[in-house]
Amino acid sequence: MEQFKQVPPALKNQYDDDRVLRSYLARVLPPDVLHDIEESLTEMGRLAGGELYELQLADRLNEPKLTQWDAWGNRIDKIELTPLWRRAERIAAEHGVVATAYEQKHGRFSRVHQCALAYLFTPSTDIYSCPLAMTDGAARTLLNSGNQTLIDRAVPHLITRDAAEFWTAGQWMTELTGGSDVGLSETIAKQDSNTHRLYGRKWFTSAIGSQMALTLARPEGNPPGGRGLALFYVETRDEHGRPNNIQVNRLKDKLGTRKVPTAELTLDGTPAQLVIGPADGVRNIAPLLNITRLWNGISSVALMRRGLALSFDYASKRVAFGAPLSEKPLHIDTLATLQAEFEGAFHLAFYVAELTGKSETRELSNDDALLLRLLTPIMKLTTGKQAVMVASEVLESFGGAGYVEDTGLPVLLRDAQVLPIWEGTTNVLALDTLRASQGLKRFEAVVLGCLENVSEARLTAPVRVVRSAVDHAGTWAAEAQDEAREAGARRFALTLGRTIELALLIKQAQWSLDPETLDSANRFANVGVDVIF
Ligand code: MFK
Repeated sequence: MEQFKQVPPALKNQYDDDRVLRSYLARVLPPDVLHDIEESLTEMGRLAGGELYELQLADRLNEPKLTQWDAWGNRIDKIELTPLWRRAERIAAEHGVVATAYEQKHGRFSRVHQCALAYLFTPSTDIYSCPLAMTDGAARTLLNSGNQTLIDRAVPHLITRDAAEFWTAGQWMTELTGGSDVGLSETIAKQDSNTHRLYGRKWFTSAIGSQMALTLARPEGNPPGGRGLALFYVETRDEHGRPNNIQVNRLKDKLGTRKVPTAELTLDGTPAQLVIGPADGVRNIAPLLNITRLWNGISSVALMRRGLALSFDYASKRVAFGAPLSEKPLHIDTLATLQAEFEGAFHLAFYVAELTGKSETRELSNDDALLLRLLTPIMKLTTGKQAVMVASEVLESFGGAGYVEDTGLPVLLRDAQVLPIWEGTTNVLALDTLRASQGLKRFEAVVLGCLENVSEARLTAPVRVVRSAVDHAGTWAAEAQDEAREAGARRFALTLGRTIELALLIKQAQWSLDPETLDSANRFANVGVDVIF
């Protein structure tokens, strides 16, 4: 019997096939830098579209396993990672998915290079980006701390390309009291000769397979609140591989990010070293937060890109109502609008990577430092929301297949849903945007700067949208007071995010004059940029 067969979507080399990434890198990188790094990107694109993607599909049903006791009654709390994650760890180390940012081969562009690697690597490795983000953030935090003993001890492991020496880091902030108001943390640090011992429960810790973690605890006698906390360095196992007075109570049963062994811990006298000083833990852990928020944005655009790559490919194969979906005007219009969201998000996430790179080589002006402080939460919250919306639409673009687990598609939506939640929810970051509003003047200058030299007639309407949104946001920031200011913070932050996304997209479109980028800028301008009311 002749039966209709569906052709599954397929991926090509994820670097070669990515117009947006390639065009962006050609605009921002000096030609010799692009030439130098292109081989590493082509290789990562090959792995992501080939070996890693196949392994990801084969690994679909595996999850990390916690074994708390051995056969002889010893508490071991052994975590077994899935085959994909074990492979991902090796590839991440060897290809420098963290290290590239610290080797500084291309100065301030090293961060852009590293983010491009992370962007290609992330969607085929089921959120292995989580431990890598923490590792990167821990390396940056330790380096900024000036604590030479801890730098010498840990940083070489965090930024090595030798898989046998590579460590990942955890970030343990969230307690039963909550993940947002970190100042409520209840873990106590007791002085023990020249070290400390931590006692408390961590309720939501990032990937627990890591060799070290940065965490917050309150030294005895310190006052309540974030200022009374201190930042501590912890090694998770002793020299015999036994847990360092840490009990893994259970792994979280989460909607998505199922490969990430997120845990509940009891710290029962865990040895810990002060990283900076005996207080101001929230301020001192901020470099880690800012790096992981950058990773969050890069992961958001990476997941959007993966969904769209699969959906566009499928549209060229799937025939319905007498023609491939790629010849159906409504289907293509729908995907093109999602593509525009992705492109706006992409340019904002990578712009924050550019600024982060400059801050790491101390080339950031004071004004740009304020801008980076403002844009990090804006970028994280805006791209996180876009990722969920795009992932949901991508599933729909496959019809019923998008809702069926063994296509490997539903995981995209489940994993995207964590992006607006962890590392600061949309509302918490919207309030942070208000706190960081000293950067607004520079924000306005940068956004309007993107519009200078725009001569292409097809960009006239998007330019008008940006100008009007900047004006409106500026007026709101000057006038909104008290409760109305707090209540409107999310709309304000999203408007800033979408405005700068469109401005950067216009800049790219003017530079490339590529018809698809021009189309994306126009679509983005039409679907809603200014959401303040
Ligand atoms: C796998 C699947 C699922 C699960 C996840 C597992 C992973 C779990 C990992 C997590 O725990 S994710 C949850 C991560 N949590 C957050 O991201 C915290 C969200 N909350 C915030 O960001 C709050 O805004 C904050 C905790 C920072 C507020 O706390 P406080 O005590 O009210 O701090 P405050 O007064 O705003 O800031 C204290 C200092 O830090 C100030 O500096 P000064 O002391 O000089 O005045 C701030 O300027 C500074 N600061 C705060 N945020 C900063 C910052 N500086 C630079 N950059 C920032 N982002």
